[in-house]
Amino acid sequence: MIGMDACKDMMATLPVGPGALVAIALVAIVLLNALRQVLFKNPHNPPVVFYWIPVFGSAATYGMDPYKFFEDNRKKFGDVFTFVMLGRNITVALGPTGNDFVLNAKHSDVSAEEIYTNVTTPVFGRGVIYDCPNHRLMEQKKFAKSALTTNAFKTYVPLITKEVRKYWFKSPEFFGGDSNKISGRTNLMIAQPEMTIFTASRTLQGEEVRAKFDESFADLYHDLDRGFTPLHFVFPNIPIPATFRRDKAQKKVSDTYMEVINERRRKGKLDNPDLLNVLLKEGVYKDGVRMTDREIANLQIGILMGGQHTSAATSTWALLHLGADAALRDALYREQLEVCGSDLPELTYENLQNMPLLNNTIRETLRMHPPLHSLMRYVRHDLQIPGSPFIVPKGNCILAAPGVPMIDEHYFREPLRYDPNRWVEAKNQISLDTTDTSTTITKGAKSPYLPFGAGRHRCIGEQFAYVQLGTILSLFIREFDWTLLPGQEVPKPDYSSMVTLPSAPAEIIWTRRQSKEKN
Ligand code: X2N
Repeated sequence: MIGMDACKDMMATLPVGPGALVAIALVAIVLLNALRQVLFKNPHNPPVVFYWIPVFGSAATYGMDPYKFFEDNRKKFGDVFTFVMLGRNITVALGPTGNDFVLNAKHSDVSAEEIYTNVTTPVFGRGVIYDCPNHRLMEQKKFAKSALTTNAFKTYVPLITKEVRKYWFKSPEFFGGDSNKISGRTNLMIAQPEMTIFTASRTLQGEEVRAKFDESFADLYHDLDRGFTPLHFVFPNIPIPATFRRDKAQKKVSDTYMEVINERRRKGKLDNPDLLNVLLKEGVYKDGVRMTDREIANLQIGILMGGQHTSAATSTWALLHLGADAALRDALYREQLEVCGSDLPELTYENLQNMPLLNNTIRETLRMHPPLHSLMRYVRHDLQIPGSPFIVPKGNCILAAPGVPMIDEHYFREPLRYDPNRWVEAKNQISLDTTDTSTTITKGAKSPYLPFGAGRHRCIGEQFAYVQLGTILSLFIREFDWTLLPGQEVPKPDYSSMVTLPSAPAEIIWTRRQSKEKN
C-alpha cells in the first residue's frame, strides 16, 4: 500500500498533471478492452460486434439505423451475433429461423417482461402487461380479444367514420372549421396521431372517455408519450422533466379511468361492446382472482398506447406512399366506387372485407415499415441456438428483427419498391400466418413476414389495426386527392422513437375530390 502522502509525492514528481493521468487511464481502458475483444473470443458464444467504448458499445450505430447495423453485421458474421449496448449484451438472430428462435423460445427460458417493464410499467401502471406474471398477461390478452370481435368491429366502422369527419372539420390541419376549403397542406405527424387516438378511444373505451380527450386527456397522454422513449428504455427513471411529467400523468390518467369505471357501475351502463365494459364484466382470471379497478384502468392505458404509436405511424407511412403514387390512389378510389357503389354511401365493415387493394396497401405498408424494429427477450438460462454451435449465456438479451427479411430480396422481389399488388401473387407463395395466438402458441414464426410478431407475445391488435387503418384510409381516398410536397420523395425512416417514424417533412398537399369534379 502506498499512503496518500506518498501518492501525492509521486504525482508531484511525475512529468504530467492529474488531468493527463485520467486521460492516460481512459486510453488504457479502451485499448485493453479492444485487445480483450481481439484476443479472447469464446468459440461457444456468438461473435461480438467490435466496439471501442466500454459499456456504451454499439449503441450509436444500432440506435441511429438498426437495419443498416443488422445488415452490415450479417455480412460479417451471418445471422447470429452479439452486440453491446449500454451495458447489455444483445444477441441478434436474423432471418425466419432467427424469428422462430426468439419469438417461439420457451417461456421457461426467456421473458419479455424483464426487458420491457422498464419502459412500459411507468407509463401503463402496475399490475398489467409486463408488470405481472406471464400467465396473467395471457389472460389479459384474452379479455381484450373479446372486445375485438367481428360484431364489435361492425359498430366501430361508423364510429371511426364520424370521428375522422369531425376531426377534419375542426382541425387546422384540414378545414379548421371552414368546410368550403377545397385544398390545403397537412402535417401528417400532427394529424395522424390525433385521428388515431380519437378513433381508438371512441371505439375501445367509449363516448365518455373520448370526450375527455377534448379536455385534459390530450395533454396527459402527450406527457405519457414523452415518457415512452428509447431513452426511458435505457434509463427508466432518468431525472429529467419528461420523467416527472410521465409519472404525474400516469396517476392522473389511471385515476380518471377508475372514476369512469365507478360511474359506469353506478349507472349500470355496461352494454356497449367496448374494452372497458368487457373487462368490467369478464375480468376474472381462471384462478378466480378478479382484476382490480386499478388494473383495469392501467390496461386501458397500455392498450391505447400500444395501438396509438403503431397505428399512427402506419397510416402516416401509407398516406406518404400513396402521395407518391397517383395511379395507386386512382385504383383505390375506383375500388371504393366498385365495392360501395358510385354514390359512396357510408362505409361498412363488410365493405372493408371486399377491398383487396386497400388491405394489400396496409399489408405492403407494414412490410416496408413495421412499427417495431427490435423485439427482445431476456435470457434466463443458457440457451443453445438450434443449428449452430453457439450458446447464448444467461443474462443476455435475444433480439428478433422481423423487418429484416421483409426488405430482403431473397424473400421479396425489388424489396424497396412500394407495390401493394405484389401481394396478389405472393399470397399463394408465402404462408401468411395470421392465426389468433392470444392463448395458443403457433409454430408460425418461421415466416419472412411477421409485422405482428409471433408466439405467445403475438399482437392481438392486428384485426383492429386493419379496421382502423382501412376505415381511415378509405375516408381519405374518398374525400381527397393528394401529393407529397413539390420535389419531395417518401421520407427516410427515423429510429429515435419507440416506433419507426418518417422523418420530417411528413406532409401532404390535398385537394377535395368533390370540388374537383364540380369544377
Ligand atoms: C444514446 C442514436 O437512441 O446514438 F405498447 F399493451 C402496449 C418497442 C420495446 C421498442 C423496445 C434503444 C433505440 C437504444 C435506440 C401493450 C402495439 C406494447 C405492440 C442507443 C445514443 C410495447 C427498444 C425501441 C430499443 C428502440 C415493447 C408495443 N403493439 N404496441 N443509443 O416495445 O409491444 C404496448 C405491447 C418496444 C423498443 C432503442 C437506442 C402491449 C439510441 C444515439 C443514442 N425499442 N430501442 N406495441 N439508442 N442511442 C408494445 C411491445 C412492447
